Amino acid sequence: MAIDGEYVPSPASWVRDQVEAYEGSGGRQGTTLRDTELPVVIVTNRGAKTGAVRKTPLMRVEHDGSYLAVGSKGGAPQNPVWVYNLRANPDVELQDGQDKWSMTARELTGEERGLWWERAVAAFPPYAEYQKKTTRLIPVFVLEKTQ
Ligand code: F42
Repeated sequence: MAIDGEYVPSPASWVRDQVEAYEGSGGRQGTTLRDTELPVVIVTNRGAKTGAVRKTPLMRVEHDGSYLAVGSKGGAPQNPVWVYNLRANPDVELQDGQDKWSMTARELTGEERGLWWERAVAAFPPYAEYQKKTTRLIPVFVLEKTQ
């Protein structure tokens, strides 16, 4: 299901600019984290309170066609707001380069979380540092193609 409606860009200019470059080029430009070659995906979802369309770049952590959304926010003490949005509205769209899918987000716990956390750190090693910087357990969601 397409996530239509009013798009409210991130208040952070580097995030907003990445979304614009990524989407504006059809997934050919702006697809890596600044100053690195590491790939990024764009997750489109709805705000929990406003219902507005939100777009969040995240590191690309992929396995067998599913993706992981890691709520690291650089190891900040608080969860990113999008974590609450995904808990309330798990229907998302994910863009990986030129490909786009409808997906459903499911928050992970226990062993399944541990397995995916290893994949996340393999794809983006700073996640391990971010977890050490904060006392919260970084929330993670697997995004699976909607049937
Ligand atoms: N962040 C990560 O957490 N993990 C990553 O792997 C990651 C990678 C990444 C790569 C490239 C890049 O450009 C950015 C990257 N980020 C990564 C940063 C990420 O894109 C987010 O900017 C960051 O996680 C912060 O998310 P946030 O949702 O807290 O964003 C804030 C700045 C924000 O947009 N706030 C909005 C606002 O207007 O203040 C939130 C608005 C919102 O969602 N409101 C809800 C609504 O209903 O509309 C209700 C909110 C409520 O109060 O419940």
